[in-house]
Amino acid sequence: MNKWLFSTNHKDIGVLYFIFGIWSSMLGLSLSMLIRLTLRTGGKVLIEDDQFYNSVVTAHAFVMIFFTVMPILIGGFGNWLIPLMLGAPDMAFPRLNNMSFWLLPPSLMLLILGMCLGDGAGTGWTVYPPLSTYFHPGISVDLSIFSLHLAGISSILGAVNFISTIIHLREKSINMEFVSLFSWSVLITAILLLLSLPVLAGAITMLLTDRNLNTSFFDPSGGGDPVLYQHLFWFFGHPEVYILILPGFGMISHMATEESGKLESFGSSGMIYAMISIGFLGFIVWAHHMFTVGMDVDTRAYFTSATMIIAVPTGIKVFSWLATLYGMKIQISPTLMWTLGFIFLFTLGGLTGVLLSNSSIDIMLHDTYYVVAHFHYVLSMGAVFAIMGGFIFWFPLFTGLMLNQKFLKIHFFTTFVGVNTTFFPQHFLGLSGMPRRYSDYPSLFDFWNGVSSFGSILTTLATFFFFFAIWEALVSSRILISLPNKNITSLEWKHITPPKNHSYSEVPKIWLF
Ligand code: HAS
Ligand code: CU
Repeated sequence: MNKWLFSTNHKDIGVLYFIFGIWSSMLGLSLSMLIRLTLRTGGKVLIEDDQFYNSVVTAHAFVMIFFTVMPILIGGFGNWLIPLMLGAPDMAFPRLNNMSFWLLPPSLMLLILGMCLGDGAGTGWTVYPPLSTYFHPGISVDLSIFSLHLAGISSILGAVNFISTIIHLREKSINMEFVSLFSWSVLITAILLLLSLPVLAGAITMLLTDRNLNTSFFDPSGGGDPVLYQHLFWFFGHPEVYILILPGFGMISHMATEESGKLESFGSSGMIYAMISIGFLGFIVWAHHMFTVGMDVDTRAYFTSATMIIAVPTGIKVFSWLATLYGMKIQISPTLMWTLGFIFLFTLGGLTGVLLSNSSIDIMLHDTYYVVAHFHYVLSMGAVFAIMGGFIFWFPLFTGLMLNQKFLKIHFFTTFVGVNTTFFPQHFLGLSGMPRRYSDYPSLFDFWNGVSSFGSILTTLATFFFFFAIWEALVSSRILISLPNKNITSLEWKHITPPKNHSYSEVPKIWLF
């Protein structure tokens, strides 16, 4: 018990983050099933109350973003892998690391309370006023704000820790140029967190005082402006979407290189510069989320152009992954399947993003299901595919055990079909004008909603099957070939169990390219 509560060990804390993230993912999945069951053919089938429906949508987004993807990618994989990749004994501030984690359960608790007490926070994850002020008089939104405060503190402390670790704690021989791509991706992610979260914290605190202390930052009747909130939120919100995907980018690079059988990723330094550019550009495109507020045409032209430029470094990444895989001897493994699935589907989501960045087109598509389709392609099939692929890729390192490869392939295929069946039709719904965040729709939209809900059931079944596969691996204890005294090369690594009391000071090559 104390081992977990007071742990300062990066691997144990990584395990805590994984358990927490997986638990939250089940909560997020359940909420998404409530949404999809309500929206199945006919609409408004399961949840009768619209306020409740909206609070389910809001909680789904918060749980998935702050309590599933971020804890697993940064907290779980980051804690586990980065000290090992750097040849560091642990994180720079181990006790701070413990605190970062333990701030999350109370934060999640506040979020769930926000959904359960009063009328629920039906504001969407953007929490725009005046919906979140005048039209949510109860306690729910305050609880959600406190929840974000705690999660924000947790992430800022984590970010400080990762930056210090990567800059100061790596082995002397590892020049920044040779720091692994996953470590680089987390370093950049941590910098984005450190620069963007305080702005969110400011915005929601101003919202809190508008709600409770009679200020009027966002209230025109007191000289304020609700559009100010949107600027502050998206100055955080857009970097946040890259925070969600950058660590996934890093992991995909490792997986692609390993699967290709090559010794290093194609264009390593190009990948580093691409991630830095994406991080920088991510801060100067925020208003593409608010083209409909009545911006003047020059501002719209600027935000459209700046947004489109992000396709360039992202394209560099996509083509570098393909060049890494190019010419390999193809042996379809589950890791390779997730990697290729990621590259294909993330690109699809990225392309719909470029479409949305056109301000005049976005006026039509804003707040429709087209946007929902866009961000689920980059998140459910980008970030989540990276998590799935990374989890099975590093599972032998985490547990010393081997998963059943056939099960993993079944899981991949079912998930691949499931998510595409769920989200591809949402492009059609959006293009024909179905708005987001409504529990009902005209029967014109029946068919594709039915297809979409069917797909989500398939994905849920696939997820249950994945849990079965993990359970099976844990109970059947397939210990892998252990080669403790052999010189470890990158190709052999995935067949190796870290022996008990293994010292990680000899870092296998695969972690260093
Ligand atoms: Fe996005 C809304 C534009 C990437 C997540 N995005 C969202 C929301 C989320 C999200 C969660 O401009 C909804 C927020 C909410 O609740 O309201 N997004 C982009 C663009 C990119 C992009 C241009 N988004 C992401 C990533 C996310 C994410 C990554 C999370 C993981 N997004 C938008 C816009 C909106 C938006 C609008 C607002 C819509 C609205 O009305 O609300 C880019 O980073 C994507 C770059 C990637 C690629 C693919 C690979 C590149 C290649 C190079 C060649 C491509 C070229 C382009 C030359 C482009 C292969 C050719 C263009 C063609 C169309 C063919
Ligand atoms: Cu954006």
